Amino acid sequence: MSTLSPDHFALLERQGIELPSWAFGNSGTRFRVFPTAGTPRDPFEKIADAAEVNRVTGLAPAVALHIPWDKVHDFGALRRHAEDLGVALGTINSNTFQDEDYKFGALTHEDDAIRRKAIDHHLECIDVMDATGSRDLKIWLAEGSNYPGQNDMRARQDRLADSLQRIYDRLSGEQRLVLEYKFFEPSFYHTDVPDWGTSYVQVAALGERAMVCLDTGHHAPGTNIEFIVMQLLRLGKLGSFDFNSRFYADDDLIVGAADPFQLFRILVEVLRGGGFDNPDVVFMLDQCHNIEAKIPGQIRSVLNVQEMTARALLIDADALAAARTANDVLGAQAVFMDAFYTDVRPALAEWRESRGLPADPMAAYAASGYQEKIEADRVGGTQAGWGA
Ligand code: LRH
Ligand code: MN
Ligand code: MN
Repeated sequence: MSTLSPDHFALLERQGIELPSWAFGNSGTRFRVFPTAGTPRDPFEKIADAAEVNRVTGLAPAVALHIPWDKVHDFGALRRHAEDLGVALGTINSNTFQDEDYKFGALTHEDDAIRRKAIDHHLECIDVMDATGSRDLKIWLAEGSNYPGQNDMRARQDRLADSLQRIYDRLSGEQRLVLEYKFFEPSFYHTDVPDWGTSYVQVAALGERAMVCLDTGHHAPGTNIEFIVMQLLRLGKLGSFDFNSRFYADDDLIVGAADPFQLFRILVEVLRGGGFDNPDVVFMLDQCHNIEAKIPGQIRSVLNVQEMTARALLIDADALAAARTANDVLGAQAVFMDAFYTDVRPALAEWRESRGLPADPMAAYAASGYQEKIEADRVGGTQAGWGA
């Protein structure tokens, strides 16, 4: 059984996971949103909470924003606030799913005026990127139809290509566009970007700085997600991950909670395909903490990603290659599972301490007094929520 080596730790030290600002706001189901004490009232407070996750884990150096939820008067001030707290502003997420005009589509809409409005929203997001220093514009589209015959799917795909081209043309320098797919919801019959193939086809037509975003919760049950990871890395088109986990649909639960083995398998392919410690492949969380405490929820998730990365690093590559060459089915599987079953938590705790981080970040956060402080301070005002 192998143990983590200095080379493994050197790699783990370079791991950085972007946090979604919306994970710190209130979210819920379509039945009820439960408010939580201490919830941020504005983007500045969301960033302060995200910085806290980074402080106790050393794993979360950037925060993704959602526009217009995180719209502020002065993005330069927000950027300085983040930098003062030791984090950067990361991916800018657009939002075309909460406006009355977009009931029947945004970037795919038949009405040119509405489609223009949706394109303009993305151009505004790129202005925000210019101010925040963000590299990536992430687009997830809530577009599709509910009934066969309702729409001309082909025409919508053509309009989508045209809209994306106009947005892509506005990017400058190192800026990128990442297109996120999701197989259903809110549309139930067809979705305009339902799968990695459609996302790939659309971004491939745009150019080198357009990539696919893979949200781990956006696939049909039973999908071999690690195969998609392998294929996108092979094609050089995996731009980012939205990590979360799911039992049924787009559950947005804590990473690795539903299926730790799937997270392991995904990270094995990330390592195999050169997607780790690679600035072109952004690791991001996309979660909504409906019933659990939000900051500890994010701490748990980034730790789960770190832990599964460590386990994936433990695969004995030589033994696996030899077993594969010999078509030793059980031997190959045994090597793979040995790594998965290795408990790396004590080694990671010790290593954290050696770097001046708490051995147990969950406990360190609980003892820090931060939660009590925000619960006392953040009274009055409106709590931020998923969508506000
Ligand atoms: C869509 C999604 C997407 C959005 C986020 C708020 O299901 O995962 O990434 O930006 O929710
Ligand atoms: Mn997502
Ligand atoms: Mn989602």
